[in-house]
Amino acid sequence: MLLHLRPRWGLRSGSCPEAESNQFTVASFNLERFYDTTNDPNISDVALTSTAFVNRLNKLSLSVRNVLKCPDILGVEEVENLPTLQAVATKINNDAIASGQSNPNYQAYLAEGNDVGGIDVGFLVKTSRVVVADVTQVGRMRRMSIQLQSTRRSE
Ligand SMILES: [Ca+2]
Ligand SMILES: [Ca+2]
Repeated sequence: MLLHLRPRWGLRSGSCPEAESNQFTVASFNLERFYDTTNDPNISDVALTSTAFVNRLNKLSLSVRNVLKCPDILGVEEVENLPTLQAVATKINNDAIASGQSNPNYQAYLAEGNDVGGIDVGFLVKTSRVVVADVTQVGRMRRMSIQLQSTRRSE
């Protein structure tokens, strides 16, 4: 499914508008290979240092809370695994409380995919506004066949 949404308002100062109480907000965020601190031998991952991991959590928390304004559902790409995404959820929730913002109570959802680097897609869901009935991964083992045609003429 592909949603192409255009905001009714212009974006100001590079951040999303605050949602009204009768509005539902959805966003997507590519986390750009957000790995954990463990080198997993079965995948081609990168083990971040603890400092790098904490720095990435801090920056992501600031972005989600202050730029995206804690959307009701946040689709994420390129996160290594569920524990990493749970760490993201916990960090955002705790930072919101510490900053006097309302706690989004984000819950993390992620199903392992097939990427050789171990990165996956997942969701952060604001449990105070959204009830998750089920999470299902579709097409994980499905193979895609592409036939390429050469546009070069033989000489
Ligand atoms: Ca890892
Ligand atoms: Ca993974």
